[in-house]
Amino acid sequence: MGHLGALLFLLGSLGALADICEIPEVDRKLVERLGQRLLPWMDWLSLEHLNPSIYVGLRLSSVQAGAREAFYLHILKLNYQQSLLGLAINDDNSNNKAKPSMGQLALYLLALRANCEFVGGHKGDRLVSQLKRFLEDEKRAIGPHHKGHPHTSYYQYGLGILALCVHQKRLHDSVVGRLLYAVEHSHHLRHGHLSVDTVAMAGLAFTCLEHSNLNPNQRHRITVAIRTAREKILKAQTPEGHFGNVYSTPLALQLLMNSFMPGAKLGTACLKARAALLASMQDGAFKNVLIISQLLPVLNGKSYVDLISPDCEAPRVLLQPALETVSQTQELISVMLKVPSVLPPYRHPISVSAGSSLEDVLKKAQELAGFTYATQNSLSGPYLTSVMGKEAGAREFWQLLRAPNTPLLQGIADYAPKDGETIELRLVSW
Ligand code: B12
Repeated sequence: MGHLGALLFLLGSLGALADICEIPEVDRKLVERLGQRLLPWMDWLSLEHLNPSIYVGLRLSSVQAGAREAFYLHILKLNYQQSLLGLAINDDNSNNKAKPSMGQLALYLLALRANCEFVGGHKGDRLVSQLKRFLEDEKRAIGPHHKGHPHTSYYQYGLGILALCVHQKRLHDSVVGRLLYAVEHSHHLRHGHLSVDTVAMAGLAFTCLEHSNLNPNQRHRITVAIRTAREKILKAQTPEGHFGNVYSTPLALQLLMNSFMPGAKLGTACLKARAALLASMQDGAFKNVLIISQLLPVLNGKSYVDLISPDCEAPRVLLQPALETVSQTQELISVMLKVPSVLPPYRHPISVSAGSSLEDVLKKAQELAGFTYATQNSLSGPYLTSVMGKEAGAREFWQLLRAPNTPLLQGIADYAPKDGETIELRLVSW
């Protein structure tokens, strides 16, 4: 071990002892490889494909995409402003495109802050008002007695509060109060099980509010809720070290990082999580751009809360596009595709080449007739909205499972089924 290695090891051990969550630096090459995966996505410049999370992730990371970054932000601004403010547009189809959701608007505001801009001027004020209105609507949907649900999710509710907070925009105590209640009574944050991502996002929003002192009357409740969120996340650590699962660990670490919780064995838990993350990175588990954009800040010791006062001058390594190595295989595999929740139930073996994604399996099944599906694009990739003509309703979704009963941790574009596997698509409530 070199001097630096020894120093990092010592810091790591001290972190473990001191109950501080520290994430010692990881191999630069690994970080660069992750960053490179974002580059091709920066060439997709239509509103449907633009992803402000990519921009935020890069700006908080130790890597950069050079001139492409500034251009991407420019296109983000044009598209989001046109779409959200209904500005004059040349493209006749633009009116038909879905408007960015509350969460997407929030991520756009985070992207502006990541470039050290404060939202302002006439247009900026209108965007802030829109986000505030979205949150007010969601607050009403939850209701004063917390019996209802947000139209979107508590995750997006937290994201909305965080975005306004980093721009130093004040929200009414009652808006923040709905999220505080949800963390205090965490059954509201479950999607079948505790959603670590949602608790982490809420915790990040509260941490920003605590630092900025924007809701002084709720200061004590906010401080307690941050601690509750951290404790829930620590409790959700798996034997391998992930918080929740591998893909919720980045946001979980954004919340835990640099925090201090005496007596909670936080230092040890974070070092274990870092080791689990490294193993997953080496296994190639991080394919999804959205998740990569949430992980890159962590590998640079940063979180979304740093957007309160971002360091826009920090040196970052310029990413070089990776050389594509497309390995085509002739080997065929067979995947059993099953949809029991339709009449008559569907069950068919589908033959695809090894390494194909679940989306390839669905496409093939559709070509063979007897199977239909539809997707909607999202920041995480194609989201399965309808199967055999049956569309998921409000608070329902098409769950992806590996038989007999294991929910997949990846979406249809990223998950690659193995030979002989049975994949079930199940319409469930959440
Ligand atoms: C809320 C949520 C859900 C809700 C979404 C409904 C709703 N009205 O919000 C429900 C519970 C239905 C859901 C379902 C699934 N989810 Co989900 N979800 C989230 C969560 C917590 C927040 C998403 C969000 O609002 N983002 C912010 C907004 C602004 O972005 P957006 O793109 O506009 O949001 C939409 C998409 O994210 C989409 N969506 C939600 N989950 C997923 C997953 C995939 C793979 C895709 C393509 C889209 C998608 O729903 C959002 C609302 O429309 C994220 C956590 C995270 N770290 O991102 C996990 C997360 C994205 N989900 C995940 C997974 C695995 C799934 C499922 C595939 C689980 C399964 N086995 O079926 C399914 C999707 C199946 C399908 N039909 O394609 C993983 C993805 C990991 C990865 N490798 O990419 C995450 C990161 C959670 C985790 N830690 O495991 N999810």
